[in-house]
Order: sequence, then structure tokens, then C-alpha cells
Amino acid sequence: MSSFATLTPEEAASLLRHNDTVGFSGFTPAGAAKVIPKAIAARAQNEHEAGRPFKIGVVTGASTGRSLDGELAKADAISFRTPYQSDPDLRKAINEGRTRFFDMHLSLLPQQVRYGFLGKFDWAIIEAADVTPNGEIIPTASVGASPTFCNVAENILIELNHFHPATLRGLHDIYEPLDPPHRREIPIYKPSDRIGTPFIKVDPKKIRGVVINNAPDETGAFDAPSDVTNQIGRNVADFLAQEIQAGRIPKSFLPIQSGVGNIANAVLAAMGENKEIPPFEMYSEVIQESVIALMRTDKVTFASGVSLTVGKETLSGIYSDLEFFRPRLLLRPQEITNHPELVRRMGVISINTAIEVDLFGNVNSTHVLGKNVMNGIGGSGDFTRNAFISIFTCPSTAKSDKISTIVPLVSHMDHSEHSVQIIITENGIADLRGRSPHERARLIVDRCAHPSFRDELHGYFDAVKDGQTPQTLAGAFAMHIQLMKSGNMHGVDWKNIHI
Ligand code: 0RQ
Repeated sequence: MSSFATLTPEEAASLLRHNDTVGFSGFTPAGAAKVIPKAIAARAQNEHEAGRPFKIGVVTGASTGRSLDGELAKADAISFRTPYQSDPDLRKAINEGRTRFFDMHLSLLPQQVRYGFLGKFDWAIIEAADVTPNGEIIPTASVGASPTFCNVAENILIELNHFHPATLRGLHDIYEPLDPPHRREIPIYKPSDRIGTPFIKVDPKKIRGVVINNAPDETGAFDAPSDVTNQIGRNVADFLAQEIQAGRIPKSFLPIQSGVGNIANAVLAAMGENKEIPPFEMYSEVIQESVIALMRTDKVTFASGVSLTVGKETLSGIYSDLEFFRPRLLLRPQEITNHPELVRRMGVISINTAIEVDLFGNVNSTHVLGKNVMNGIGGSGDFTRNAFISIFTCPSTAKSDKISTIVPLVSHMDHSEHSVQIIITENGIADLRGRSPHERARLIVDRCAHPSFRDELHGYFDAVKDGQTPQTLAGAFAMHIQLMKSGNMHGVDWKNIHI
């Protein structure tokens, strides 16, 4: 290791000041700082009890684990938060207006940090598998925005985590583009291309200390696959197989991006089982359990991502079989995994999940009833807007069939009809390519909506005969309002809504 001071988590936490801005490693719980944020939360609690203010700005790659977002939120220690989160306590603090959150496209975070749009960064707190005396930091199970945080921050603290072996050196490819007007093309032409260094290089004088630990990533378990998620998975796989047959996707296939969560896992499992889909590569963001399983059967031949978001057992399995995984796996900064230039150049097929979809193909990925944030846009916009084919999946209902995820107009819009091409639910596939808004509305209702909501949705747009888009402002949120009044979206009386 090093010539750096070894600190306890409490000593490290005591170095921070009220109102500091901190860039933490972590993209999902993978690679997230753990022991220092927990100690910062305890310090904040002590300061608050003594009547002193103590809050910090928290910037990360994406979501993190309980020890970071959860503990800091519970201690009311976060002044502002960006770019993404998925923690229940933090979500509550945000939606109750106690924490300022701004939701950002993940590819844009690093450059906006460098441009100075988020102010000065006082600290980078980075989990590492190794750090050398000359300042070479080997990240752990994610890269996120750590290279940029280390680049801009005045001071660096390292969590040296021995759960992750120093032999991880070589798994990462670290590259930061120059900023305008000096920016050049990013020379990646296929998912496995390497363009950077295997470490983050920093001035060792900036490293204020190292905290040693061996805490595993706080990755949650997935729900067991359900009939609905399995059917969505099969529908996606069938759609992709049909596209190959129709000659629209090359027989050699194209790189896949797949979001995170239960549906994404089911989609990849179904792609693995579908004989008409050849072995394929991933140019994705989060690398989940299902990708590792498909690698072991050679269905996935290569995966480039920003994080290895897998359970403790799977990660240990990868680490004890590194020679198998080295030629198949690569972790990059989020600025590169999600870069529009690369997504469009390589023809990445994007598959992400919606909270709700409207009759024209606009997608809400982030807000419930237009008001309360769920997680954030994450990388879904980076990929959707630039994909070869952009796909959104969701179950056709939520909350025990009380809510239709197909609605007349989305209550918040993240991805517009101009970027969204294919909608897939357990009921079927709506291919929106080359369709007008009137045609889209019919396709989405007839193919994707839950049968119990179809008449309701027809009632909405059948009444609108003219206009480029079959929309009526008076009724656009009638189903949402019905839900707020009765706890159920059923039962809108369209005749009483003046169209
Ligand atoms: O809540 O668990 O309390 O019942 O939303 O929904 O069906 O479990 O699906 O876990 O895949 O999450 C869009 C949120 C889906 C996620 C979203 C409720 C539902 C449940 C979760 P409960 P499911 P998932 C890569 C790309 C944006 C970022 C992105 C997401 C909970 O996929 O955050 O794509 N995506 N990033 O009941 C009310 C509705 C609802 C609803 C679902 N219409 N109304 N509640 N729910 N639809 C990742 C990164 O970039 C890091």
C-alpha cells in the first residue's frame, strides 16, 4: 500500500466542515464509500445535538448503499444531492422538501462537475482496491464519476477495502475527455476497446489519509421473477428475434444496454433462452447478476459497464475466477459508458423501465403522480435518445391492478415521443416507429394496456377526432385525478369530461 496516514473512519469524518461538497465513489451500492459516510452521519448527529449546523453536499456516480445515502439522510446531513438516488429514507427527505435534489442525466454529471456548474469540490471520498505511493488508485466494483471527483477535489480520502483484491488492476479503463474547445472524438468503436489507464492517477499530496476496511457492497436481493416480469422478458426477446429475421438488426447482433431491476433481469434471462438471438455483447451501465450468468454460458461474450452490481457471493465468484472474467469484463467512467457519441456509433439497443407511458409514447421514468420522485432518470435518457432501437418495458398495471401504467398523458415527462420507439408490457408490443400520434394511441392501448383499462382508454381518445395528436386537456389527467380521489384509476366518466 502506501506512505499515507492511516485514519479511523471517525478521524476521517472529523476533517470535513459544514457546507463542504463531497464527491463519493459509488454507482449503485457497488463501489460506494461506506465506513467514512457512516462516520460523517454520526458526526452530523452529534453536531446537531450540540446545536451546531452540519450538512454536506453529496454527489455520487448514481445511487449508493445504506451506509451512504441511508445513514446521511437519517442524520439529516445532506444539504443537496445529485445525480440519482434510490434510498427510501433519502427519497422521503427529498419528497418532504427537507433535501434539495436535482435529477441529472448520468453521462453529463462528470463534465458539469469539471465545468464548475456544481461549485467547488472540497473532498473526494473514494473506495479503492489499492493505492500506490505515487497516487495510482485502483477502483473496486464501480468507476462512476470517481476520476472526475479525484481530479477536481481539493482533498482526497481513500477507503481501502480489502474485500476487493489488489489484483483487480486491469479490470478498469479510466479515461476523461478534454473539455471544449479541445474535446476530440472518443476512440471507442466496439465495447471491448480500451482507451485509458487501469488506474485513476492523482497527485499523492492531495490524499489526506486512508481508512482500511473490508465491508462488502450493500447490494440488495432481487424479487423472485413473476409471471408478469417473465412474460415481459419473453416479449422483448421475441421482438429482438423478429427484428433480426426482418433484417433490421444485423445477424451478428448489436450491443445491448439494459437498465437495472427485476424486469431487466427477466429480459436478459429471456434473451439468454431465445435460440434465435446469437451470443451478444453489452455496452451498458449497470452489470447485473443475469449478465454474469449469461457470461458463464457464453451467451454474453463481453460486457462493458460502469458497475458490477451483483450479490456478495457472485462478486466473490468473479474475483476467484478473474482469469475467466478479465477478457470478458470492463468497467469505465459513466461519462464513457453512457456517452451519446458512443451509443449512437455502436448502434446500442437500449432497454429501460417506465413508471408510466402515455398514448403518444412519452415516458415518465421518475415521478409518481407528477410530484414525488422515485429514483431519478439515471442513464435511461443517455441511452434512449441515442439508441439504435429504444425500448421501454413496464408491467401494464401497478399496485394490485389499481393503477394503469398506460395513461392518457404522462404526469411527468422524461423521454419524449421523439425518442421512444418500442413499448413492451406483459400484454404485448407496440412498435411506434413510423406511426402518427393517432396510430400510436390505438397501438399502445390495444397491444400494451391491461384489458381491464382498454375501454377506459378508448373512451378517452375515441372522442378526439381532429388535431395531429388525439389529446384533450380537460381529460388528460382524469385517470390520475380519479386515482387521487378513489385510490383506483378505474371509473372515469368520460362523458362528463368536456372534450
Ligand atoms: O413500488 O415496490 O412500493 O410496489 O414503483 O416498480 O415494478 O418494482 O419496477 O424496480 O424496475 O422500478 C421505473 C422506478 C421501475 C426504475 C423504475 C411503483 C411500483 C413499485 C418500482 P412498490 P417495479 P422497478 C439504469 C437506467 C429510472 C432510471 C433508469 C427506475 C416501484 O426502473 O428508477 O431507467 N428507472 N435507469 O409499485 C405508482 C405507477 C407505478 C408505480 C411503478 N405508475 N404509479 N407507482 N410503481 N409504476 C439505472 C441507472 O441509471 C442507475
